[in-house]
Amino acid sequence: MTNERQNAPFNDQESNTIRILIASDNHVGYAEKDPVRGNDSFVSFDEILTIAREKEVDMVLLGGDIFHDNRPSRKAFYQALRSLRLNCLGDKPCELELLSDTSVTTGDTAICSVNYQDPNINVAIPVFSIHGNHDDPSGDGRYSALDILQVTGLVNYFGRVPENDNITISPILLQKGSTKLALYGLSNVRDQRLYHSFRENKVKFLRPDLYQEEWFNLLVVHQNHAAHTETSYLPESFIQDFYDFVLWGHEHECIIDGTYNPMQKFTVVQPGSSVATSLSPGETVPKHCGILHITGRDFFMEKIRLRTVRPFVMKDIVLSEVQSIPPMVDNKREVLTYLISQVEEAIEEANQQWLEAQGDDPAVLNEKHPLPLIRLRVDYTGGYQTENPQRFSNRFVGRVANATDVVLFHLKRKYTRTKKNNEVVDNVGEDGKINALRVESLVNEYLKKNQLECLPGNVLGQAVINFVEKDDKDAIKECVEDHLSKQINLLVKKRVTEENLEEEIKTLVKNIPQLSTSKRKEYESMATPASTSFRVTSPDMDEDKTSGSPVRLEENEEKDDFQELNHAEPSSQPPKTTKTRNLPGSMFQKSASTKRTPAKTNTPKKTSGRTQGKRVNKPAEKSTQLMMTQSFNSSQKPGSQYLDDDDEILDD
Ligand SMILES: [Mn+2]
Repeated sequence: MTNERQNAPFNDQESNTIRILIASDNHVGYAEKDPVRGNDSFVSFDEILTIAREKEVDMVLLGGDIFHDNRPSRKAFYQALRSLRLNCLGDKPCELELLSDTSVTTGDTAICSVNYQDPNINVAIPVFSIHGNHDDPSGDGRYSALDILQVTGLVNYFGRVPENDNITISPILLQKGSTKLALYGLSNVRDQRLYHSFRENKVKFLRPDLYQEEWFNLLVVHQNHAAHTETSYLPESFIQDFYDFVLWGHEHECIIDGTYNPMQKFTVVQPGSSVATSLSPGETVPKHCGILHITGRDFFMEKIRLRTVRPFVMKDIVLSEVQSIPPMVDNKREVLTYLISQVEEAIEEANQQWLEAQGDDPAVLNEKHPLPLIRLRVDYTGGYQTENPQRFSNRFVGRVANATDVVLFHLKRKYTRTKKNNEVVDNVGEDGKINALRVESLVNEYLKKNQLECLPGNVLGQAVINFVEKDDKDAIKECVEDHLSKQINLLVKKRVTEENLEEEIKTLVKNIPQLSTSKRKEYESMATPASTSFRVTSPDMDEDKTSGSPVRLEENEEKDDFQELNHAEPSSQPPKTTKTRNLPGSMFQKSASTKRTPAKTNTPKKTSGRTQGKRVNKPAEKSTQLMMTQSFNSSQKPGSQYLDDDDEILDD
């Protein structure tokens, strides 16, 4: 195994160092029916957790998309649970002291929120994960596949987003010796929606009030990292500069070394996927997981090459640049001969790559190499003959893992850009193919012509996608109900008086035949003047997507708790509306140099781990006070300036 442990900038003080295995996008269940690649995702997920066990890390942190399918197959569930159970349970004591767990809270009070606190489960290595766009909550009760993992006691699912247009993120506070870790999770939210929420200052982070300078602040996100369109990504500048480290999920290219952002003063690490889910350039980068060592406010990343990942080699070929093939004549034979030789070279290269990944383990020389993934992208512009791609690829059955799509022929890329709804759309995809029309935009187009007023087209489009791609049979029904309730609330709030309210709502309800009986009753009772639970003018009724769900109630309780705590010490609390720039103290004045200094002067030098001897105010378990800071960056301007044409329909 290649264990490229970079030279540690400081001595590991075992008892004061938190060691976290980080990985992301395991996509367990990907291509599970493929006769060659079917086990790939299972094997690599297992490899990662085996590394965690063998290295005896303190915890595992995953960046979302544990599962490929929103509704994983039984086989995928079995394999994931098996790997978790065999590697993360055991007698090794977990040395992380839990000071706050509000971010993990399920809403199910019978279940311990953090698994290693549960006396009935013997957890050696707690696994923490946010959800990605593949394993996000859906269906009745809005359960994610991660909720299932959590209820088994094998995973701590955190960073839930009950309302995606009003997000409050509170950290899990952990301590080992003198090192304090504030772990923040922001599970996947549709990119445009999240962009909008950040821009409107509707994303808030709570911070520990005590010893604010001593916390190592770590954020996990699962969003587009690069700008696909103007608003469909999460700009790093939106993330506040009090963070030390951001674990970025969703992007499949492995960038384990991390990139320091000097403006925001944090390091971003993108572990990438542990299985290639597309034959694109990003997936060719050798796959790693990492062990993050945190001591005080300092850290370093130990990177570990994954051995089980099927090698993947990709080549871009422009036939007009190949001297030996004459253009504009009958050149099919020359083209094929050349391309076959290129595939042979690529197979050789892939085998070499695989050997490299095995490190110096002599046993592997006797093992059979796994069949590699090979992809040639061939530009045949300028008079070159080609062959049916599948027929070409079938030559390599038994030699490559993807014997149906080894080659991709395309003409010189032509980007035609259309501007629609402020969104720039590339009509030609990465592979040079015309992108398949998105169902979402089809629905949108259709609905525009048909003048539907109650449902925004993009929202119904998303529901159709969930119905088709995520096998969520209730997606459309729920989408209709959610938006109907919003519309009613808006209607009521904006222009209806107590007198005509009843009539208006009844008319609306009558016009929506899809409405389920329970919702219909709910609205009818709302319309009854005798009802005391309904206030026409209440601002809380506005855009309350998950009202009535247990998750939502829990969220409210949490907020109340924080407010109470805040009131307990008014002197140190800024008003809630205060921008972070105005906060007292030096929490936003960290510089890169102070962050990287190995020996922090304010870190106690005691190695005993516990520092309460010196501190009168040591936070007692679960009573650590959190302070609200708003997510506001100087690069952001107040919301109204930013309103786009499409803001209205983004409102889901
Ligand atoms: Mn993803």
